[in-house]
Amino acid sequence: MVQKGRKIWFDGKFAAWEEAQVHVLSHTLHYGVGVFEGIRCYKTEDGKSAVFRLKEHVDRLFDSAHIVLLEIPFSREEICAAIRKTLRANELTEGYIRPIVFLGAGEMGLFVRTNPVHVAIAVWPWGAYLGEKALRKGIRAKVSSFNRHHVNAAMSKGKVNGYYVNSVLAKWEVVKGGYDEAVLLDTEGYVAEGSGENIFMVRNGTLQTPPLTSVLPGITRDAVITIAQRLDIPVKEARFTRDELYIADEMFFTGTAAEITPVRELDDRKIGAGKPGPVTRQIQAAFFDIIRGKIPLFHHWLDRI
Ligand code: PPE
Repeated sequence: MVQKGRKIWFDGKFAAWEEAQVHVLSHTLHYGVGVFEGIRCYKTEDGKSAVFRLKEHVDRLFDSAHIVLLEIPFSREEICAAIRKTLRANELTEGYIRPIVFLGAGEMGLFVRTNPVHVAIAVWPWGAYLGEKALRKGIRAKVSSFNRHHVNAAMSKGKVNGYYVNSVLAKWEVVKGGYDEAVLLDTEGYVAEGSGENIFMVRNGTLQTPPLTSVLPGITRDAVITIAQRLDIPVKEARFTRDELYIADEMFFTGTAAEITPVRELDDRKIGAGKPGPVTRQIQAAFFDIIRGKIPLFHHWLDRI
């Protein structure tokens, strides 16, 4: 259950948490055309707090809206400022930030021109997405029977509400089967991404992740690639198959919510030694140092509140 906060930013004003409601004829509720973001803020070692890569997340929100023809009635700067204000209004120093852009009520049907575009920003505390133990010991993943969207059915550069039916069904399927997280293949059978994460594997010291063709351009994915380059770990963006994951030395998921979650088993096959490997641990340690503000080289990724 989401821990109730005080205020939700709604179309430029604060609403009390309980009063941030929408009409049942909101267009997005019926047809799924809306966009959202998931952002984290962390306590930093100087006792303050910072949002991780705020600008990149807000840019992606605007890109997502552009892709599905939604015009956000605020500037990027206004949304960034609203996010900082919402964190302060809720006195949240560490947690999750959820901006959402959706079409409100008015016309119905598929071709609407006059429905208002609403923007809301909610924040709440959210610990480890798959549990603390997952971060330390790794999780058990399963390839889902659901494919990731074909590039001509959904446009994966956008974080679009309706697309998540696919993720929810994949997650449900594998969790009901006793696993922790789903791996989705693309419609050609190559590894694409998790239900809400990008995927990496390590083989012979090289880090590999699928190209952005049919996956969300993850901001954590980008952070991991940048960190690996700094650590002189070779990185390759190229597609691979599920059996290449079976014989990988290491595997992990990345995402704002999931952070860097090692995978110790896929489809009942141990990955490498069946525990988080050295490259995963090195990248994970660097990532957590960066978000805590311990590495000056990456202070530009932190937006102080
Ligand atoms: N792929 C998908 C499909 C996805 O939803 C996410 C984020 C990512 C990759 C990783 O992107 P990034 O967060 O920029 O590194 N998933 C968000 C939603 C999670 C949820 O359960 O809600 C998130 O991690 O915030």
